[in-house]
Amino acid sequence: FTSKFNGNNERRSSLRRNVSKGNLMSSDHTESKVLVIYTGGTIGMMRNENNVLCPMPNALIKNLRKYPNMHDDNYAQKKYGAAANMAPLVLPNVVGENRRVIYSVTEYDPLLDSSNMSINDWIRIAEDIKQSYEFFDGFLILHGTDTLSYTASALSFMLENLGKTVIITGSQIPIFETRTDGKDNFTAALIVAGNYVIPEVCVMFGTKLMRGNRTVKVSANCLDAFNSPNTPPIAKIGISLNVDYRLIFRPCTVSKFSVHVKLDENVGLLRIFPSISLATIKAFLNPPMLGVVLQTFGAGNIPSNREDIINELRAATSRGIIIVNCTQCASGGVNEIYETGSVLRECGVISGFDMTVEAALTKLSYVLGKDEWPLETKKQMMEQNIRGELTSGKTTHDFDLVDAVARSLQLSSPHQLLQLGATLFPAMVNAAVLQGDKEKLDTLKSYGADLSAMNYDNRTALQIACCIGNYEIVKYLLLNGVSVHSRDRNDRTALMEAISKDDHEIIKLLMKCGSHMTGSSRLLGEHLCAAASRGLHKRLESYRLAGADLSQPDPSGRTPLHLAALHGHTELVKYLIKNHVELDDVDLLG
Ligand code: ASN
Repeated sequence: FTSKFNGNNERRSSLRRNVSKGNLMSSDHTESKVLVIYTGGTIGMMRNENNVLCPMPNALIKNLRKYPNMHDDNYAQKKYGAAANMAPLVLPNVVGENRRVIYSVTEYDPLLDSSNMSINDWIRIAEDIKQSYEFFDGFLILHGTDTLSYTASALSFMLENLGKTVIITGSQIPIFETRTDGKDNFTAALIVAGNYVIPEVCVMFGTKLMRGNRTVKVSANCLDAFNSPNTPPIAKIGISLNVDYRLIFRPCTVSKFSVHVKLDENVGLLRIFPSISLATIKAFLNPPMLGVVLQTFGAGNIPSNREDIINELRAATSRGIIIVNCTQCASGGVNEIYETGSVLRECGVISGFDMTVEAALTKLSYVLGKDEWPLETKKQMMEQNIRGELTSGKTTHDFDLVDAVARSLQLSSPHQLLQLGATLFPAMVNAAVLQGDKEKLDTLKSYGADLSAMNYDNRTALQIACCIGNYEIVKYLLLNGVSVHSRDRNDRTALMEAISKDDHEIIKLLMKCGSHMTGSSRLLGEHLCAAASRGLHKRLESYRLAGADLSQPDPSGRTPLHLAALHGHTELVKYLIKNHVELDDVDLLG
């Protein structure tokens, strides 16, 4: 865990060379684009001359095109023609899913057994996602299983205000073998990354899609190798794929996606055991140690009769070392119910609640890397739930309105209740949005409604709020985690609704949340030119605020400036020239 995080630059940015963004930008209603970052792991390993498994460069990419359940060559031939062999891969149609998943694989060099991965590799993945963020709908990381939960936890903190789906998967048996879990894990992860907006770093393994920072590797030989001991899986992968949308942890701020790459390596894990020596504890807490996860017994207990240990821990916290108390048990968390646990709080040790060790260690590394935060803030952040990584003692009362309706309809199975909620809530949320009633939205939320749910047109409450131009409701929904990236049945996003409404304040707000036009701009030139010929000054300003290039031509090569001039819209011509329209276009006016 404690590796240096500078250097290793030559391993970076292979992405730029391998991914052809050009092909991936054109938008097609029934397609979604997924970037696969292949870092290594058993999934792509082969046996070498000593009969041990090791990563094989290029083997995975070469073979994927040959697997009929991972690549639809007919579709690729039709779409890309002669270039099909070099073009992105196409996942065959999946019954019940809306979109065809087009995916590009970028292979890291060198490919790594995940036991060899370090902080540098997490930084590289985070930076590559940042670089391609606008060009893909979802991201999939192929990774070895040994340290997969560490990477998933670290990325969950590093990717701030994430708005798109990021999934990490791998396998226990190489994908090239006849019996393999590699194909199933890879395919299921592609389907989720391409069809669902789950703005979290997830782990997809075996029969479960889990929040990444809640996972632990629990088996060296089972195919269901990962578990999420303290929180249920976001989706269960059986004959069908069932996502529990209420479990998704969404960023609730008006801020754009960004990546925090400064992680502190001076963190460590100290496991208490009966008769642990003072010398061990002393040595461990020596400089340069800055953050320690203390793995204690049961509900967070240490031997309270060991004054020597207690004094040493107290001295360390007063020197400014952050010590976080986590349990050694496979499930449950820290909760001060015994005298042997409360003694730690008195020494300045803070609670890690039910965080996994992987989450606590990587969170410490992330929090300690935030130079702008004073020590007190760092400690507070460790005890706060920032990415769904912990459940603190506070309980929420989740009265369920659906229960009342269910009782009157005499429905009782969990499946029927879920179905009823999924039917009733979107309609009730939409009604509250149309009425501009924030209180009602609050109440619905407390009754368990998912404010991010889609209606039958795949529209979210955010799109409806943008359509009617209610700034306050738009802001409320953003602060409650509704995604700006969701697309409806006609491939329209909330930003497009705000543009149609020419609501400049809402456009600016959506842009602050990282909304973008990239990938949905095939007809943009035509829309801009149509607006220019009709003299729609405000509309062009809407497009500009949404990040559009106002000099974009229509298919005949004419730009908005040509059309504004042709139709005699003098003010608009001035506006377009002022807004950096290419000088060549101006010359053409003559
Ligand atoms: N040693 C392998 C790795 O972590 C294990 C695996 O991927 N199943 O890369």
